[in-house]
Amino acid sequence: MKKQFLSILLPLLAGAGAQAQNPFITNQFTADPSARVFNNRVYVYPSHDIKCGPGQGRPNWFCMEDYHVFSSDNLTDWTDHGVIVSQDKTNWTAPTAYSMWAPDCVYRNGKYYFYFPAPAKDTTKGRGFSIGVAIADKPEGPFTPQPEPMANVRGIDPNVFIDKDGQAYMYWAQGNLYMAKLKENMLELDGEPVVIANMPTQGLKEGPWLFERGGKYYLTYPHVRNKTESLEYAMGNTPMGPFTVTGVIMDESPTGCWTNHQSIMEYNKQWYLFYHNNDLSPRFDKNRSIRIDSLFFEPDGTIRKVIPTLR
Ligand code: FUB
Repeated sequence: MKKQFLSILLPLLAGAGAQAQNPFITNQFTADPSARVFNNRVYVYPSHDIKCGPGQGRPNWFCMEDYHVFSSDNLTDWTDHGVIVSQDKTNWTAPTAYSMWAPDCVYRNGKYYFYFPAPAKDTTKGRGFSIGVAIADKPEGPFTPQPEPMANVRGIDPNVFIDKDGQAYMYWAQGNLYMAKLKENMLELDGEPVVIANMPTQGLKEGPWLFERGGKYYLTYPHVRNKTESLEYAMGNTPMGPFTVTGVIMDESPTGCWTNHQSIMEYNKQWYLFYHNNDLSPRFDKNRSIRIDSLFFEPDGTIRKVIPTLR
């Protein structure tokens, strides 16, 4: 189903320093936004939180059965392109796990590769999350899932980065943060996964998102320092580090949402932070909503802390 709708007011996001009205998707719950620019249009691939019914998923926990993609050319008017991948139409995923967690999507050689974590129905190969890939000719799909999950990867929150020399890398989380090179086919690791070194030793870390600016590589990640996740980052001189923990992009949620999850990208010469909070579900923080704010860098390349735009 394709649906066109207008977000609830008219933010001046494109101007430097302007702030959005958040959340910017209000027709459903959304989380974990991976924002990409394809063909001079912004595409956001979020998780899709729903309210589970009896017998669906784990009570009082995240509940997700599919993914939508949204797009905009002005960060104000968003098109919902509908469902692109779902747990019941993917060969290897457990059809009743309701755990289609944080995805990502990248373009390479004429194809769009959508990476998504989910529990596999074949638990003889191990419990927990595997990572699948679905491929499309257009950013809004239709996407065709690969019949099997990626080999040699267990974990959640895949993020793929393609460097200027064409080498692709994947980052993901499983207790620690991991990384590996990808082969040219974008479907297989090129080497063994390595634990990313020098990360904080205490507190959950997940949701890696790597981007490059001015020859510096920024590894960003949610981290539980106290009760809920703040967004933090480390910097390095190559896509595989070594990384040095550098600072905090966003403090813990002012409304107590336990998770946060970020992506960062540049569009029309302005940088943006995409993230989530539980604005549309103040009493249940597993029904989240995605947000945008402008992001700025200090002259030394460090990131200025983002104060979330409240409703
Ligand atoms: O949305 C489910 C999980 O919550 C994500 O995979 C994590 O990053 C956290 O946002």
